[in-house]
Amino acid sequence: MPIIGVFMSSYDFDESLVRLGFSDFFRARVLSSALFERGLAVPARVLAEARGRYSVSTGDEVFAAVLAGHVEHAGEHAAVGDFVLVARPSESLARIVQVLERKSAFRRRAPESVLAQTIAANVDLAIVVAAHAADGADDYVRARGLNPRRIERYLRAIRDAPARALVVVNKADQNADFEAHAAALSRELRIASVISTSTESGMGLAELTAELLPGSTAVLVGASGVGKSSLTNALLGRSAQSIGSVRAIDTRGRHTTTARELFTLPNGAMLLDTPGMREFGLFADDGADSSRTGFAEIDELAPSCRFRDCKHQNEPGCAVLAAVEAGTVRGERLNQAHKLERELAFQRDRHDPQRQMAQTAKRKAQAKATRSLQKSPWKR
Ligand SMILES: Nc1nc2c(ncn2[C@@H]2O[C@H](COP(=O)(O)OP(=O)(O)OP(=O)(O)O)[C@@H](O)[C@H]2O)c(=O)[nH]1
Ligand SMILES: [Mg+2]
Ligand SMILES: [Zn+2]
Repeated sequence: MPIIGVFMSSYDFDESLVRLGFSDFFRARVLSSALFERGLAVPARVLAEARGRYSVSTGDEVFAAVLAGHVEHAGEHAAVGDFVLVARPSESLARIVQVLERKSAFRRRAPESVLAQTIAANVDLAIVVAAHAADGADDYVRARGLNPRRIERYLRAIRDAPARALVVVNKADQNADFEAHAAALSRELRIASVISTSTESGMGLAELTAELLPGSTAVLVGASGVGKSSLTNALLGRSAQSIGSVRAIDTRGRHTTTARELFTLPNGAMLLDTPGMREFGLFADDGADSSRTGFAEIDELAPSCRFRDCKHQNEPGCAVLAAVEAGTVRGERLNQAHKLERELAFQRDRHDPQRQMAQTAKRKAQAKATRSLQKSPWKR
């Protein structure tokens, strides 16, 4: 805890706060704060957030905090990684009285929503995690794990942050050709640093650790199920984050990680694991052709469909359905494409209150109709 300095300009912040990533950038901002000068607040870093409740650390103390009323009313929000000024905790609950200007912010671009969500604040390095497909896996799995287009969208958001970017392709243990795949990805993305890892064999973990510098902050981003939490645990050397089973994610579209917490690794680097963001690049936010399914033979035929936005479900003049009929495209592949599309639609709806309300209304009307159908034979 700082004691009100007589010579503020030569004020020395706790070494423990510096270890949390507190740099000259924040130092200058704290020193110019009247609240700090008057001894009413101390600097701290937000380590975790869940439903408006924060966990903040001053370096030698961690406590629960909420946003002060005036901060909330100003429409401000604190994200994990933010440096803040907190009013000394009365009992156990502290109040965040000021969110310090950010050095960088990794944000999810969600143009269908008015708010761009800040995933992590003050990150130095953002690691896009993808996964090598298991030997013999079909395109459906490949599209989920290792999709250059999707990785590109993450890279764009990282550039905007701004932060240094690194691509990690995990699960190298399950693909004999992982080196060739990683090299191809590196060429396609024109990014030098692509590291293949495996949390099963430990491969690439030392190389990855070398990228995580003491006092710096890194965030893991990427699709659900690629192994971000597994990597977090491996780097931490303990089971801090729970791991999901791929099957549960595939069938129910659930994410394993829901909490966001900034961990300090044994080497002094800080690491934030985030929930998979399958919806990340799925908004039609950059003129991307949303009608593409990622299934090569289907996308090749789509331009021949009568309607430009053909969903290949029951539209007249659908070239894909014709091909399935003719046996040149496997029906199973079309089913998989539809399944993926439904999943994406689910993700989109989840983040759009208006669509959500419409969905709820539709469900209610359907339930009512079903009930009256069930009742009518007996009640009349
Ligand atoms: N074969 C193999 N499987 C792995 C590896 N790393 C993780 N897995 C498995 O992949 C599945 C998903 O791992 P998680 O770490 O939960 O994935 P995640 O990216 O954190 O997923 P979300 O939290 O949903 O975003 C689990 O079944 C892990 O056991 C790996 O290197 N090789
Ligand atoms: Mg996870
Ligand atoms: Zn069609």
